[in-house]
Amino acid sequence: MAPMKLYGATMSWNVTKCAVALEEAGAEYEIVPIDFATGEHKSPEHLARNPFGQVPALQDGDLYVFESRAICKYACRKNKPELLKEGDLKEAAIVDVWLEVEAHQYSPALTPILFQVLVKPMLGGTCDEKVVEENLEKLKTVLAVYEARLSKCKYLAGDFISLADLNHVSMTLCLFATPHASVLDAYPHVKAWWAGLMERPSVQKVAALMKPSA
Ligand code: GS8
Repeated sequence: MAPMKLYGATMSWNVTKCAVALEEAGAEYEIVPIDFATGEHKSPEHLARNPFGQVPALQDGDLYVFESRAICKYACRKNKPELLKEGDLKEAAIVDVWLEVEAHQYSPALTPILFQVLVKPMLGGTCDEKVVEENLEKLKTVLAVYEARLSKCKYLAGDFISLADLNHVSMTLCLFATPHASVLDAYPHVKAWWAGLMERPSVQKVAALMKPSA
């Protein structure tokens, strides 16, 4: 069967979030860059893949999936369902909890920081330090909860790796490209969790893809 196609540039953390899940699931896929500079993301071809004209989008044969977290779940269900613990009602529920925490706590605090520090200057704007400071405070509140959780178990959903952990990787890699990675220093269990994730071949491969020279 033809490899899946993941549409979007690897400078987008929503695209690389999917790449981590696809790598970890052992899926066959290729990345097809979409050129924002020429407005390719708003072209009829891309709107057919994602009607919001955004990246990422995934094509698997005649199936199109958009929304990064839905793509990640699809990759797991297709190639490595144990990353969702779907066979176990209770474990799957806890994986879901931490998937939601990533989407509704971690990501909303970190996204404005990454946008201000990494994206805005690329678009010719200047970083609003007030927005960064406000969201660093929000992020610290979230990290305190992670610290308590990770002092009880090795990974977020328990003593097993799951998609809930992996979905944090791409944005956290971006955090390390800002001057604010030291925010993690106050949370030793979070740092140890992150160091363990960084050792994974899937994470190393995607981290290399995210380097501007890649
Ligand atoms: C967000 C996608 C998104 O914001 C998801 O897939 O998780 N909830 C969606 N994509 C941005 C690139 S930043 O990663 C995008 O495509 N922006 C272009 C636009 O909105 O026009």
